[in-house]
Amino acid sequence: MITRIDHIGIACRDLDASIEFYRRAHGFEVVHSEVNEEQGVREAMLRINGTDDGAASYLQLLEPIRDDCAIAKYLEKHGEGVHHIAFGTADVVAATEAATSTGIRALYPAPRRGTSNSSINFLHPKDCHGVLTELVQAADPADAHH
Ligand code: MC0
Repeated sequence: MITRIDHIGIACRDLDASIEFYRRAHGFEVVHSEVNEEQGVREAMLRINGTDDGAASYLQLLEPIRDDCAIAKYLEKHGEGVHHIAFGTADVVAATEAATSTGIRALYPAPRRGTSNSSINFLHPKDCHGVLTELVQAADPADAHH
């Protein structure tokens, strides 16, 4: 079952410039940042609000660290902007199976590592009316810093 919007992923050319933009425009602050080598990104999580499942919703700013990763490819084709939406769940395997049982393609046969050791999978944008959809199971759902 999906219980929150976990985050909205935004492709950025310059992570620090985007962080500064959101700080000045809306007062959002970075609560977590990391490099995810497998995904090829440097990223920052900006917490927006708590959610009634005990977790939270974030903006996730993503800058590519190499030319062949998904974010670099997206920036080249589309420029900066919203890259994906991520739904939070207590069970990413069950949420993925619920989607694939309706004919939607999952991108990974098994969950991979996301931000803060979360478990993630993606649903193909061509099967989701143009929206790259991520499913996220937090390592610790009560962890407000994701
Ligand atoms: C590509 N397409 C998209 C899209 N990316 N549509 C909507 N939103 C996106 N983000 C469309 C293209 O426009 C194209 O449509 C078609 O999908 C094929 O795209 P492509 O440019 O040829 O790219 P592919 O097929 O090589 O790769 C697309 C795919 C890839 C979604 C499979 O980006 C992928 O594997 N994504 C999952 C991993 C990921 O996104 N990682 C970065 C975030 P047309 O009509 O032109 O054919 S990492 C993350 O988020 C982690 C750290 C976390 O949250 O914790």
